[in-house]
Amino acid sequence: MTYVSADVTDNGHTLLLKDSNANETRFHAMWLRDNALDEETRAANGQRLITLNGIPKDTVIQSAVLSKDENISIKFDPDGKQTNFPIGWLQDHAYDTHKTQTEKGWLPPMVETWDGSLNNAVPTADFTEVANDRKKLGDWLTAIKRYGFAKLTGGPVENGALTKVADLFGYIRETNYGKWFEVRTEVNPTNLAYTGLGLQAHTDNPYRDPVPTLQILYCLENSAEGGDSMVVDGFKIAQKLRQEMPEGFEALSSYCARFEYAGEAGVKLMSKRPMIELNPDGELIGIRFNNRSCAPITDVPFDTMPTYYEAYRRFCELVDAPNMAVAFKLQPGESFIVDNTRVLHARKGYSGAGSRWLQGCYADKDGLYSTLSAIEHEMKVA
Ligand code: NM2
Ligand code: OGA
Ligand code: ZN
Repeated sequence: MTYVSADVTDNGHTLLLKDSNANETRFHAMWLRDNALDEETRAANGQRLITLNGIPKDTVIQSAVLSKDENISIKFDPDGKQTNFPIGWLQDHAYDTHKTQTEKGWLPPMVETWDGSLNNAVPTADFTEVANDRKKLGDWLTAIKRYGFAKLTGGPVENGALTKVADLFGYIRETNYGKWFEVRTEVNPTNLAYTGLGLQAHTDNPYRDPVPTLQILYCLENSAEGGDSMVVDGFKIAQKLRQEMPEGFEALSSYCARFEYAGEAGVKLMSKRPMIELNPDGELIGIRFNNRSCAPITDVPFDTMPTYYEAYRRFCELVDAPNMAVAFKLQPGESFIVDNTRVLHARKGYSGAGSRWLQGCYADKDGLYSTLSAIEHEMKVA
C-alpha cells in the first residue's frame, strides 16, 4: 500500500495523504517540519540540529508534491524551507491512527504473560553459546523482553562471573550494596537476603527511585537443603487482579505506596511509587512488591484504604499461589536475570549441611533493549 495523493488542507496546517483504498492519513505542518530528515535538520548521527524555537510558530505547508520515486517534497511557509520525506518513512511514523487500546493495564503485543505452566518451557540459554553467537544472544534477550526473565546455564564457577553476564548486554548499576553483592548467610545481616530465611516473591529495591530495572542472581554454591528459586509474573498478577477486582486494580495503580530501607549505617532510602504502575496511556509498565521494605502507606484516602488493603492482600495471595510460579534450583555456574519492574523472584529457606552462595547485581533494561535492537538490525542487514 502506498499513498496516491498528497493534498494540503486546513489552510496549510495539514498534509492529507490518501492510499488507493481512499484511506486517509493526516500529518500536521509543525510535526513535519520538526521531523524533517534533511541534513540541515539532522546530523549524520541522527540527532536533531534544530530546536523547536528555531521553527516559526506560524509554519504552514505551502506545497506538497508526491513524486514517482516514493518521496513527498514539502515546501513550508513562511521560511521557504524545502524538504523530502520518503513515503515509507511517513507510513512507519503515521500517528493519525485509531488506537484501540483503551483498557487500563494493557501490554504491548510482544509481552507474553505467564503462570506456572511455563515450568515446562523455562526460557534458558547456554553461557558459552550466547557469548559467542550474536544470534543466540539476540534470542536470549528477546526471551527476557517477552517473559521478563530467563536462565543462563554453563557459566564459569568463579568469583565475579556475574559481571560477564552483564557484559553480554550492558552495564552494572552500582548501589550501596556494591557493584555486586554476596547473597549468603551472614552474622548480623544488614538485609534479610543475607540469611537462610525464605523470601516471599518480591521485586528488589522498590525503595530506590529510579528502581534498578534488571537483577542478575548467579549461583556459585548451592548444596544446602532448600534454597530453590522461584519467579512469578507480576504483570500476570496485575491483570488477574484487574479481572477479579477492577476497583482493587484501580486502587493499587492510582495511589502510591511507600518503601524504605535503612538497614545499614549511612543509608536511608525512601520512595513513593505505586505497586502497579501505568503509563498515562494506560500501559502497564511496572510492579513494585516487597513485604520486607514496604513502609506505612499514607497516600491512600481513608475511605479507599480498605479497598486498597483488600487488593494488596489479593495481590499477595496470587504472588504466593503455587500455580503462578516457575521454580528451579540453581546449580553452580547457573544464573537468572529478571526484569525487576515486572517479574518477582523468591527463594525457599535453606539450612543444614552444605552451603549456598549466590552473587547478585543490578543492571538496566535500556541497555539490554538497545543491544537487542542493535542485534536485530545486524541480522536484518546481514
Ligand atoms: N540485596 C540482596 O531489595 C531488597 O532489599 C532485596 C537486596 C540486599 C541487595 C535484597
Ligand atoms: C535477593 C534475593 C534470592 C536468593 O538477594 O534479592 O532475592 O535466591 N535473593 O537468595
Ligand atoms: Zn531479591
